[in-house]
Amino acid sequence: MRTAGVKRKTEETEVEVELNLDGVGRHEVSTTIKFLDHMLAAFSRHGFFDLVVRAEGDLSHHIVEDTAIVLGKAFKKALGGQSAGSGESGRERSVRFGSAAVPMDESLARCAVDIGGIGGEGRSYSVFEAEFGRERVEDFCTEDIPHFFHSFATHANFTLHLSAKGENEHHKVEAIFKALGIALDHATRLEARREGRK
Ligand SMILES: [Mn+2]
Repeated sequence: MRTAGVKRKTEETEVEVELNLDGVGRHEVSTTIKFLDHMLAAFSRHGFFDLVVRAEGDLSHHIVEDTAIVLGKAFKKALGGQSAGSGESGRERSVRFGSAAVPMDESLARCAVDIGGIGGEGRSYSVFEAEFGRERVEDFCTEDIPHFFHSFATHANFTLHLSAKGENEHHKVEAIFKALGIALDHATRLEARREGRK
């Protein structure tokens, strides 16, 4: 099973993530930030990842940042385990690339990922292209949105490209999280044909 549990406790926050890449989209998310809970639930549902996230802390910026770090570490760990008998990591046996375009009414989000890295060590990149006309979406600061994805990509060692356009900020962000879930679901799928190349 490609699963991982990661806990992180600092002076500012305490975050716990349990992840199953081969899940069905079951989730239990509680970060004290309602909009982030809503987004991570959508990410889990559309990525078919089973996900438990428990986060609390002093300031919402810290909670967003540290949740992204722990979620990224959980992906890295779940993909990094050696599969029985093959000696290869889940990352090396996966499809590797994934992309998705997700509309939500007038908004459209796009995501492309490369989870290959160099053996999952050290290589990551993140590009985020979306403008927000408001400082907040519900109880979430819009300036924390690109920061969330940058922290996530860095700690998962993914290359992540995200973009969105639209009028409604809630729709734009929700479409981004759904696109990320779908793209990562595809990229993390095991590719049986890789076995045939040996
Ligand atoms: Mn919504």
